[in-house]
Amino acid sequence: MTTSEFETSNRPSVARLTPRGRGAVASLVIHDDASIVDSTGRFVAANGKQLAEQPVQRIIFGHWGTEAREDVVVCRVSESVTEIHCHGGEHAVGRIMEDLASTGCRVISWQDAQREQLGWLDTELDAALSRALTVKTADHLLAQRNGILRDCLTLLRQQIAELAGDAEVPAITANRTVLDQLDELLAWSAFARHLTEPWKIVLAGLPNVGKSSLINALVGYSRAIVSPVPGTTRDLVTAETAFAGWPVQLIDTAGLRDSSDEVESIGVGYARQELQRADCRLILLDVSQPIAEEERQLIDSFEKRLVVAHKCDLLKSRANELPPDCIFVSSTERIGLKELMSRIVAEILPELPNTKIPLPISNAVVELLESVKSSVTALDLAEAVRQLDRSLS
Ligand SMILES: Nc1nc2c(ncn2[C@@H]2O[C@H](COP(=O)(O)OP(=O)(O)OP(=O)(O)O)[C@@H](O)[C@H]2O)c(=O)[nH]1
Ligand SMILES: [Mg+2]
Repeated sequence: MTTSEFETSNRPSVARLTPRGRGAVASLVIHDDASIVDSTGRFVAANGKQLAEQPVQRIIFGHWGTEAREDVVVCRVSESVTEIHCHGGEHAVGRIMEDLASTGCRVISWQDAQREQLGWLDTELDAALSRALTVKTADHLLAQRNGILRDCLTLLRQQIAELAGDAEVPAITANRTVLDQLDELLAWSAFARHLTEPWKIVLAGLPNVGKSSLINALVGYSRAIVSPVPGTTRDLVTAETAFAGWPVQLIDTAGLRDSSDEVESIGVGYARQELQRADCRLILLDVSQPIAEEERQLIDSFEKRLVVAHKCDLLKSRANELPPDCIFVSSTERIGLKELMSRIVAEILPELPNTKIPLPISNAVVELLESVKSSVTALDLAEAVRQLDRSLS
């Protein structure tokens, strides 16, 4: 988060609210009293009055410019906000914006306009809420938007400000409690990130163990190519869905084997990379075959993984060959899919916060908390208060 992101200018600004491109109507918002519009000398209201003389909330028909007139509808939404609605497309919008810019109005994006109006924290909260992927994640983000995060940061700011002025309390001891609270908040970073970004579930194993069949069975449609020929999948194939209301991205990978085929080897490289980055790894075994040494090594190379005893409808492996915690699944017979989904959910969400716990809902909020933490650790409490003040204003 840079300081400039917090800075709002007192100079008037104009932003386009409707998307660029063709459209019947375009809308602009101006943050200023109406005098900036009058000072362009371009807006002529049908009732002949200057905009600044028009009452707030009245819808005023008029035109923009004297020669090629553009019909516009203008409304002073409040003392400090005016909206102009004109024809869509680039021409009318561009002309009005240029005229306003030439009188000293800043042309800014709608996101910046929103940030200046709502403040930094509420803009972050709104942006996160707009990216919620499921109803369940939206519930959590809505609770944060409704005050939980702001209340928490306000309280934290108050505690730090009190410590800064309290010579009685030993600084290190007092800071410890604040630091504990910051750590508690930051501990939910990964969960909070996944409210707007799905958990990555990687399916891996030797060729032909049924990875593509399983991804198709889990999403309920034919996403990846299935064939009895080992080495069918080469690239990463992704599919997004939700388990128990939590958003997940399933990633099908090339079967892990040494291959002289260049394309297949690249695919195997991708598969290994994705396995490292995964939030949850599914290692598939084909239990119609004896368990191979490479499969044992693959299982042992990850502390956190779920082992899927796949093609269990053809089970030939002896029970003592299989890891004790494996999940028996058949994609073709649709056996064990529910059990697998609930094991995945338990793996990605070992602990679930209730909707009343404050959450660092974006990377920028995590960065803010980390810099407040650094300031408190360095005993620069005044700086920590300033950082929180800027985010709360
Ligand atoms: N009996 C049985 N056959 C299965 C099952 N799952 C997949 N198969 C069969 O196993 C073969 C391989 O399936 P895929 O899903 O293509 O296997 P894969 O692991 O993606 O293979 P590669 O992409 O080549 O690594 C196909 O003939 C499938 O029909 C299952 O649960 N039971
Ligand atoms: Mg495949």
